[in-house]
Amino acid sequence: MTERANLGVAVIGTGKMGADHVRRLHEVVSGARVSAVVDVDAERAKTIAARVDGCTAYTDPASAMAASDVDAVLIASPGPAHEAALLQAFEHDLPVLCEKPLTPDAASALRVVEAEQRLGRRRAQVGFMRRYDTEYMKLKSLLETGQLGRPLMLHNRHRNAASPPFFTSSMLISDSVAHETDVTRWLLGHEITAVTVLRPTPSANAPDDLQDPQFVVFETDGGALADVEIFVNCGFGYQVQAEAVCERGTARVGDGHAMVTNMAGRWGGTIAQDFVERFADAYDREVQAWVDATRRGEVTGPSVWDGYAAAAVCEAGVRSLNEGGRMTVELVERPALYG
Ligand code: NAD
Ligand code: ISE
Repeated sequence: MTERANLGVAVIGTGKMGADHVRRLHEVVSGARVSAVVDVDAERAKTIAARVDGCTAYTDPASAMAASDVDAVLIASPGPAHEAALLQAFEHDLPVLCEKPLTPDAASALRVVEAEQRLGRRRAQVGFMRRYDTEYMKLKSLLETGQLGRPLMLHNRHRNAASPPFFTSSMLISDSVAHETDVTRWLLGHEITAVTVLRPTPSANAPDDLQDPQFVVFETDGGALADVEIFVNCGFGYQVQAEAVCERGTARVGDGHAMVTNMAGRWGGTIAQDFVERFADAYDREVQAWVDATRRGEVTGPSVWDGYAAAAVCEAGVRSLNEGGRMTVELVERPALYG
């Protein structure tokens, strides 16, 4: 298959992640240029567009997708806006990298799966960037060798220094635990069949009415259990850890001990303060892989099916959070397109 020339990318949503992806495409990634940015906030779109020569600012995704210099779309608007942007991109037959979550609920995610099936080939990759993090990749490779034996349990910790003002208790599941949903399915190669969300007394440092932290238990069709501590106002920094417990040993990632200092009778190191810092390399690798695959005319990485499965698990999790108790996860039959 012949490679396309430099890929003209429209970045939709220029907030924290979108602006970082614009910088990444402009300064880090090869084979692509940012030809358009879109934001419902016109001033924001203009400010971000001004950072890149030849980049046009739009307030409407459809107009950007119709532009002759746009070959592909990176969606970084909030989750509820993803479905409309994905369906528009499919109508224009444009390849897409869509930030997680694919959509905020299972019904809308299934509509995206069905729309991609009507195209008859994969067109979109979902931004589950932990699959591109070196530590998670090492853990995945180790589990695949079988040296540790069958995975029995996966312990996950996901801590943010502080949550943004718009964060709700449900978003701890649908926006944050969405990552562990994907990580659990990907690392173990199992589907998640049931979810239970437990509610410890909220931290006094969490905003009023926010159920933070939460403790989540996944059951899988391979007989494993995974737990997730999600704590989005832990105060001290950004920490993401995973430990696989297998029949013959354990393996853990995310301790963040890149450099340990010794001074004045104490040892220690620093803790990343947010995802942009902790996962910088993973985002770079993810976006470069998407650009490279797109230029080859291929789609690789987490699929729309993975996005749908995550949305279904999170929806069951939100039900468990609100109603209490264990909720089963119902998935439609996996279409052949997603092997
Ligand atoms: P944000 O609120 O900082 O930015 C969102 C931007 O989108 C804002 O500028 C807003 O004006 C704009 N917007 C809203 N509706 C729009 C629409 N219909 N069309 C175009 N623009 C629109 O949010 P964020 O933190 O940058 O998150 C954006 C996306 O990235 C979300 O899906 C989020 O879950 C995801 N995200 C992923 C990671 C990760 O680790 N992979 C980290 C943070 C956020
Ligand atoms: C955010 O949207 C992300 O995706 C981050 O990776 C996660 O740590 C955070 O909790 C989410 O809100």
